[in-house]
Amino acid sequence: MEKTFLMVKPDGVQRNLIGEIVTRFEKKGFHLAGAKLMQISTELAEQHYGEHKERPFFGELVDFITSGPVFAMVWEGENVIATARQMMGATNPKDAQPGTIRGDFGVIVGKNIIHGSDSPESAEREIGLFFKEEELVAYSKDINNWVY
Ligand code: DAT
Ligand code: MG
Repeated sequence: MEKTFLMVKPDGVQRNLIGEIVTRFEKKGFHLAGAKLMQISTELAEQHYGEHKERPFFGELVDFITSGPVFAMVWEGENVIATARQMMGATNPKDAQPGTIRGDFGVIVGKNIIHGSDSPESAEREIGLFFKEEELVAYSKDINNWVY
């Protein structure tokens, strides 16, 4: 089954949105494969956001993502990468539709609540950066028979 990497950013953790965000993906029918509260190091932040290192906001982005704990997660499901991106909404909360996480809870692009992998390649890379293999749990839930 397809997997994606999702992360409640420091603003989402400080604003007590972990439960709300986990609930949305649970209710949708996706399957939680791993999760942890963690403090990101500068080194990990620079690796994670490596594709943006030439962008003018890179320094701010690294400072922000390391400014407090994040809640890192791996979710599984059919088409979960693209669907999670839809559920997150546009990168800039001002453009994100109501009903999406960024549309409902965010105001500015620099504090947009949640990260989600944007492709199978980035999902694999990001899961590998944040989780050891033994931190992911394979298990079944009867409810999946009612989702699929
Ligand atoms: P996304 O998080 O939707 O995948 P991205 O990969 O283009 O968006 O950018 C990563 C993060 O960088 C984004 O969540 C918020 C920040 N960011 C993006 N564009 C920005 C900008 N123009 N100014 C400040 N921060 C920005
Ligand atoms: Mg991105």
